[in-house]
Amino acid sequence: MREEIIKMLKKEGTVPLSGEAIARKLGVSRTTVWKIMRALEADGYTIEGSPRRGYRMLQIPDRLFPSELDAKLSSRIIAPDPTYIHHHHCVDSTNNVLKSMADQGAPEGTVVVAEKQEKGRGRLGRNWSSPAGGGVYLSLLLRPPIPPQHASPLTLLAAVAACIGIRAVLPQLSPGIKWPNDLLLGGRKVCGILCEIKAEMDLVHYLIAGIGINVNTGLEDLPHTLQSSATSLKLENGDRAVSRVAVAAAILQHYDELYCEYLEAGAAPVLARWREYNVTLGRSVKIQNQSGLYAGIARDLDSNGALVVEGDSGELRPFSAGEVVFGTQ
Ligand code: BT5
Repeated sequence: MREEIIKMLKKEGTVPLSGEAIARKLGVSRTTVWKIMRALEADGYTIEGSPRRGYRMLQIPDRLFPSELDAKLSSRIIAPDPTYIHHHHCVDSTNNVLKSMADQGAPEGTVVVAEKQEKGRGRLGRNWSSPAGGGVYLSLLLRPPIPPQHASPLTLLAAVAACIGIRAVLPQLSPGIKWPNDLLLGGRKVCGILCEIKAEMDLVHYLIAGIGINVNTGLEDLPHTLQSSATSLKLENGDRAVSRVAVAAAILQHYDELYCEYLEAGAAPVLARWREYNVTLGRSVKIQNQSGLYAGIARDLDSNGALVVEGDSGELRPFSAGEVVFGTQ
């Protein structure tokens, strides 16, 4: 009902819509309409209400509400309608929330978004700093019909979708992908991705892609330890605020398109786009993984998304997991 009222008010624009007309159309009482208007105001919508003329929507908040995201989406699998989008003001981690929904049978394409995370997670038990207001924290659920050994390109797909989505909203910025799926602007991290999988030997039950982006985050909102390595879209945009809704919707839309392409054509197009937007290949790197540190030149991705590194004596070695440190760092 809330979504319908938002749509009706947006459609009328500056023309007031009477409480009675809304109540009649939705088959509810005027008191119910009034209560929903109050709830919308509490969520940051500015609604002018006058007993004689009715209601007008004057301002829409830049919050990741299903109705706002849905208005910008024309997706087929990821959030094909607003009921797939679950908005929270504060969660521990959107990946955790979505994981329990997935375990209870949530459909492919379910999305969880939050304004703030109290225990945002990075890879390998690390943290993702997730202050309120400035960032986008979202997780989406896929149920790809593949064995877990083939899931790597889908994690790279998340980085490609985020990269293209950000470029679509802010064409003047050129984020680049650091293997496997960090997004950097001017060498600083603006977006991190955590993909988690539940699978048995032969089949992925589900994959959750969690994406965190510093959109309007100020450096002062982040811990001191990150202030020299992190940035935000706003900072890179000449300190001009960026619509979080536009960024989140563009990423979901591009994710949808890339995932549909992946289901039809396999991993090759994803890997090709990853190569197009990466800032890793051709560089001198050190790869840190469980078996130690390996130095060389990052040469390519193999067909399964592993990073192929050329060692000092020319041997090529694929890495399917690990941390990249650039030679100059
Ligand atoms: C990541 O891990 O970069 C994955 C981050 C994924 C976050 C999203 S938000 C929605 C969803 N729900 C979750 O709980 N998580 C996902 P990793 O590559 O391990 O990088 C973590 C490192 O990035 C930290 O150790 C810090 O050094 C740095 N970092 C933490 N918060 C940051 C931020 N806001 N901006 C830039 N760098 C940050």
